[in-house]
Amino acid sequence: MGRTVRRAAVGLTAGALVLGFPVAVSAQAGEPAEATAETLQASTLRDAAASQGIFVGTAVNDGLLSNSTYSSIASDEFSSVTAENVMKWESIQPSQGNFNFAGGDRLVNFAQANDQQVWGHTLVWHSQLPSWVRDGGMSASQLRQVMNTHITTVMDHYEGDVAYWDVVNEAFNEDGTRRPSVFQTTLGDGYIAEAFRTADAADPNAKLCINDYNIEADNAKSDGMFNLVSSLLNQGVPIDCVGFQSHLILDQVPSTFRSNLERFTNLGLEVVITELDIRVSMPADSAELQRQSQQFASVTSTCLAVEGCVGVTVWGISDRDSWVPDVFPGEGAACLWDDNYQPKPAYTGMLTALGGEPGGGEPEPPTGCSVSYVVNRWNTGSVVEVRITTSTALNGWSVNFTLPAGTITNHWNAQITQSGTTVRAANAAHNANVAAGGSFGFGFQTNSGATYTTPTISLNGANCTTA
Ligand code: G2I
Repeated sequence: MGRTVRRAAVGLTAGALVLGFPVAVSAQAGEPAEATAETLQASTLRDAAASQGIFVGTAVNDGLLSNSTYSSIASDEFSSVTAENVMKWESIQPSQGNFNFAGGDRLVNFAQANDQQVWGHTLVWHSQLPSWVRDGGMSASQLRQVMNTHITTVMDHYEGDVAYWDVVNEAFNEDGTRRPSVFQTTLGDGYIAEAFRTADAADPNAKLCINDYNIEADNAKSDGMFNLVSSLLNQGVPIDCVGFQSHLILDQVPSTFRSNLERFTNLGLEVVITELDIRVSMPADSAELQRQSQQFASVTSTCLAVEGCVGVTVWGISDRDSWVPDVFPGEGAACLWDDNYQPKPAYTGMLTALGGEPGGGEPEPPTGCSVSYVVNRWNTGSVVEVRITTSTALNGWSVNFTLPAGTITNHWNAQITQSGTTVRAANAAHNANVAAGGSFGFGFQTNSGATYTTPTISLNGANCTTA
């Protein structure tokens, strides 16, 4: 098959997240001078997910792409986009031989403009199936040809543009038996293997998945899925992945989620959370939204914990765009953003589970100072010239260091006081103000010819580095 499991690294920005600050200006108030690098935390879902080696996706509603608030979130936060409806059969081949790729092409263009993966959804499904297929009364050979033509034509069109396809969607009843779709009843059990073989021939490089809901727990339906994919693999059918839709209900994240995913990855398949949302009885109160946050985080962590779980896709961006209220009256608030496109606690929960932090990607401006300390020494005296470059603007400064031997007998361009080996130099009236990136200097003479190595020097309480 040549189909291998690996973690996808999409939106390859992870490397950019560990930034080394300039060494010469590394010291910050209260921090040791040797703190020369900081690890920044990602502030978007996609950067955080990339740093974990997984993708994070959303279903995209074609009708909302023209809404700039919506499309900005879709592009800024996600590294993968799934066609919520426009690649379904009724959209793409509403009548026989009449293919309409306009909506799918819009999604592909959007994704390419934003360095995103496209997840194709879905080729063979009982729902959103046009009546010419669903009720057409076709013979097995006719339907087989229609199914294969649909798969081949659509996958050919998107070859190279769609990374993963849900080849078959929702093939099971809740008890793990086959759902009596027109494909099942007309073609029999073998339609799934046939669909995957046809898909593999159409685009050998796309990852081919089977996708379903209520298979997150170890239960009769996921047993049905497990037995099917085991049998497909045994027959050499080209299948790469199982999609766990994960349309969940608040407080009902299954405890067997991880072990269930692992029995599939143990077969060598990738697993993906493909349609995550967590619905709440309306109105949702703040305690419920907090629990929802923990549960988005928990599902995300479950994926991260499973080698072979390559991504998490949420089903829609905001609560107002979600399919949930239409189908489950009285329930909603299932997404990461609220009705006003404001991030909910669930957003922060998911971002944090991915190792990110809201606002965490903004680099602190580098602050600090570097020092040059030049000594001219003779038997009974020394002249020292100190020059300090500051990365931040100064409005008055105070410099502290130690002098191992001798007494300061003269000084210039600073007010200097000495107490034992401790020296403090403060700005003179003329050099109190220093621009960011600028430097200032002062000097002094001592009555000692001892060797002065460059001491640790602090500027306004923060240690400087040595230039
Ligand atoms: O039902 C939730 C999801 C379950 N898994 C498969 C997914 O494909 C499915 O997505 C939903 C979409 O989110 C809805 O947007 O699938 C529904 C159809 O089964 C989609 O709803 C349909 C409405 O029922 C239609 O009235 C509407 O014309 O969306 C259509 C296009 O906006």
